[in-house]
Amino acid sequence: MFKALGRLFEKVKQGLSKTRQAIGGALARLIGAGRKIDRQFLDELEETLLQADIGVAKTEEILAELQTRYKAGEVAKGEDLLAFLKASLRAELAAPAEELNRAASGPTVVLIVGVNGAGKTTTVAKLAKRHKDAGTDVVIAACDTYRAAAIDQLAVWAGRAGVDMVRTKDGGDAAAVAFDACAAAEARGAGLVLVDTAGRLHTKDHLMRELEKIRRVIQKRIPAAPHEVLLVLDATTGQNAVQQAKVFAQAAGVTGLVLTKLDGTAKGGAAITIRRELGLPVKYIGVGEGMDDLQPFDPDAFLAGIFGE
Ligand SMILES: Nc1nc2c(ncn2[C@@H]2O[C@H](COP(=O)(O)OP(=O)(O)O)[C@@H](O)[C@H]2O)c(=O)[nH]1
Ligand SMILES: [Mg+2]
Repeated sequence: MFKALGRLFEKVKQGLSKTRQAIGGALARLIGAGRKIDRQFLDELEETLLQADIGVAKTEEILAELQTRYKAGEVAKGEDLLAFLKASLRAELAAPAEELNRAASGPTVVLIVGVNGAGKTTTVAKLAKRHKDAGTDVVIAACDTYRAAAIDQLAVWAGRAGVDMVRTKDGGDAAAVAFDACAAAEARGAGLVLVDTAGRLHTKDHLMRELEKIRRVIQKRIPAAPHEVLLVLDATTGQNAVQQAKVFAQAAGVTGLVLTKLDGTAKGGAAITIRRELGLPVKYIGVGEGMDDLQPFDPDAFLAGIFGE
């Protein structure tokens, strides 16, 4: 079974400490001062929300709603504000029904995409460990054939997690590796194939075409695959991550997001913006460099992490 919920909350809380310090600290100062909700108060609230990368649209919605409620006498003091904010953000963050969309039968194939340095390879390793620990037989396809060092690194992680990895020589055909991994998984009845891919900028046509080829070739073996295409986004890039998500969502058929490096940023609110603007669920968050530092996205744990409960 997956790790207990209490531990999950603790990890998420640690990982979101910078966002919490930024938004929680500023909110505490605003609210604790017993101020009334006037123009200046709203300006400071706006600044706080934008700094945590809640996004312009959501921030404006919150401010407008707050003014309406204030006039209606529903929000008068700081405590009301906090409850209102939490409810408003919670409404944006419906949790995915299940961690991964599973194949009806045979192996589930998950394609991991994103720009260089976002955390794809690390995420593949963490996912492999997580699902292996939960009792699933996992096969990794090392399809970033551009970086031999990265393949070696992934091989070490795969070994540690106790899962098999299919690879080719440096510069080999990525699609062929994906095909072989699917074939291997089918042959031995494995439950999950994780496909690591090269970092591709959406401007680089050939890389996007390679991704399409991987998809086509996988489908020759498993017609319903890939069952998930997870876009890995570096949360520290804030609004730039939102931009990347928009391009990839169109070009690569993304079905969900992994938001990495939340531990290194006060921009945890990007999760809310992306969810709102693209309608794509955040499936996992990365909260550190260790193998256990990947958590399924839990809206309640996430908000508790931001608001410090
Ligand atoms: N602090 C932190 N670092 C991370 C996280 N995920 C990945 N990294 C680091 O980001 C760097 C790039 O990761 P990598 O998986 O190689 O990115 P890729 O190019 O997309 O495959 C590495 O140094 C990772 O350790 C995370 O959740 N938190
Ligand atoms: Mg990589």
